[in-house]
Amino acid sequence: MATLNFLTGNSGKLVEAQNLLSPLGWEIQSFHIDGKVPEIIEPQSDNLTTVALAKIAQGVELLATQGRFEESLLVEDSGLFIDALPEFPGVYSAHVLQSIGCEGILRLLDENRSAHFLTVAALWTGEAVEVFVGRCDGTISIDMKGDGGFGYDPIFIPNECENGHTFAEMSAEEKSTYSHRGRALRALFDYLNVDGA
Ligand code: ITT
Repeated sequence: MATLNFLTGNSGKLVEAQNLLSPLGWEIQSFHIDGKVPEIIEPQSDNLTTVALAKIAQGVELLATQGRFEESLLVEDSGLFIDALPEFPGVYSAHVLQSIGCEGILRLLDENRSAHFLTVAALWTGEAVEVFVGRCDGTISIDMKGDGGFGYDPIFIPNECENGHTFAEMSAEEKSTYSHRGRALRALFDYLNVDGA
């Protein structure tokens, strides 16, 4: 089984990547230095790609300091974008979740509840950086529902899910079928398979 290092401080992201890619023959290993996930500085930017590229640049530097420059490394930046709240929480999704939480988002919304999630994944192949994007359109629920997943999952209903469940009411497998992360990681898997990286 091939190994891919994933640099993330978010265990929910790690588990989703493992669930999706392990059955396809890729072992997703959390990238650690001295037994812990190294700190990465996220730039102030209103663009997920800019943030993902800044994360991978720092990650590759860390690989180099470990003498592991030729190993592959994955980072990703994700955000929830709500039509009624332009650019919000967007690139500030982590901060907004910590400050007002899902309940705070629900309080801000009225009739227009359309939203989408985006993931920009950046992969260091050992030679170059490749970028993969995934998008999931949906709506923000009226109430929080479900206890699976993480982050905004209890308030996000993907349009493609016909029974109107939030991500938090789904198995990890079902969430990946529809999700921004699932799409970005399937594109990454296709690239790895074709390229043999
Ligand atoms: P990294 O270490 O990988 O940067 P992070 O938690 O800081 O992890 P992001 O900045 O990419 O991740 O994500 C912003 C927030 O958006 C994150 O804290 C989650 O709470 C939320 N989020 C991201 N993906 C999500 C998903 O699939 N479902 C629900 N919430 C999600």
